[in-house]
Amino acid sequence: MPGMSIQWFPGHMHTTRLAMVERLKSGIDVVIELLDARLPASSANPLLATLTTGKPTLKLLNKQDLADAVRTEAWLVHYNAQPDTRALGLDASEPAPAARLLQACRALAPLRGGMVKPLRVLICGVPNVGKSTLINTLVKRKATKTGDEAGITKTEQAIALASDVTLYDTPGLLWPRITVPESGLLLAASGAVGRNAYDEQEVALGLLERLQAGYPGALAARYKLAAPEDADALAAWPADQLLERIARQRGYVGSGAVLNLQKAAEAVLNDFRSGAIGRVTLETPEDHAAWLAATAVREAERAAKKAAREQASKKGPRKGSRQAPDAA
Ligand SMILES: Nc1nc2c(ncn2[C@@H]2O[C@H](COP(=O)(O)OP(=O)(O)OP(=O)(O)O)[C@@H](O)[C@H]2O)c(=O)[nH]1
Ligand SMILES: [Mg+2]
Repeated sequence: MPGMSIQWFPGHMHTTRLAMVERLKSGIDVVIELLDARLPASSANPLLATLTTGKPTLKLLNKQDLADAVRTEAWLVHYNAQPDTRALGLDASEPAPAARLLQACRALAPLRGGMVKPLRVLICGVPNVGKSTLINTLVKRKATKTGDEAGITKTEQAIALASDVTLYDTPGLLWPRITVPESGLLLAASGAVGRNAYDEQEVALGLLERLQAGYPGALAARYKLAAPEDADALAAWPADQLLERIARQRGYVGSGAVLNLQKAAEAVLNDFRSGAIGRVTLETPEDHAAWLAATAVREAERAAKKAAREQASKKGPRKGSRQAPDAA
């Protein structure tokens, strides 16, 4: 999988980044970072981390209705151990989360509140993680547009939650270069990446590998692949053979008995996104730490090669060489 590289940083994200810098300068007391509970660390934006260093942060593991409850608990423990941080699980089915979330925000910024010093809260997160849906629930009306697609919100919007609390909804933000390939894959699988920026079959294969490792029983049941007791055997199948089996099982066969793997890939992605495979979480804190360590090694090699190239050509660093391509 480390060969795969998924990148998506379209023009409106440059604008969003600049707008966030300005907003943070003008004064924000608490940052609410929405994470996808199925991929908490992979959906945490390193760009945001640098923009908001030192700000009290409420991490919300959203869409917990789709995530593995045991793993969500492990992630909450992990995040709640970090300084200036509170972490809570959440999903859109909770009818009135405002009191609970406001209490956490006020605890993180105890000196704010009241008419003289209203509490200013910036809500951010990757595309499609549920920021606008949460705001609409909090204010009990459709104050901001939502949708089952990455990139619905295009500009910042200020919404009054209480007489002394202002919420700022922001467009989904990714980062210019996703260095951890596993995270790029998980983000694409979750729907945080624009449809044109990745190959569905490639992402479905990577997703199947994660599901085979963590949830072979759920996979077997969903696609009628094997008796649950053979789930361990299923975990050892090559993912491409698994995708073929799914296509055959579903009858995705074209003329000349050719399997329609594209259709099977789309089915797997849709099933994951809608929760039809079951409640699954694609990474544990330990998984993510291992991916980061491997990435650090690759990045060091990359930097060393680059330095050697520059040394060989006796030129300075090439301007813009790290610019990620903008996918349309
Ligand atoms: N299952 C589930 N779906 C959710 C939840 N919250 C939001 N969604 C769905 O996720 C999709 C994206 O929601 P939005 O609120 O538009 O996401 P956003 O973060 O504002 O997205 P951008 O504006 O594109 O950055 C919608 O289809 C929502 O219905 C949740 O807790 N559980
Ligand atoms: Mg939005």
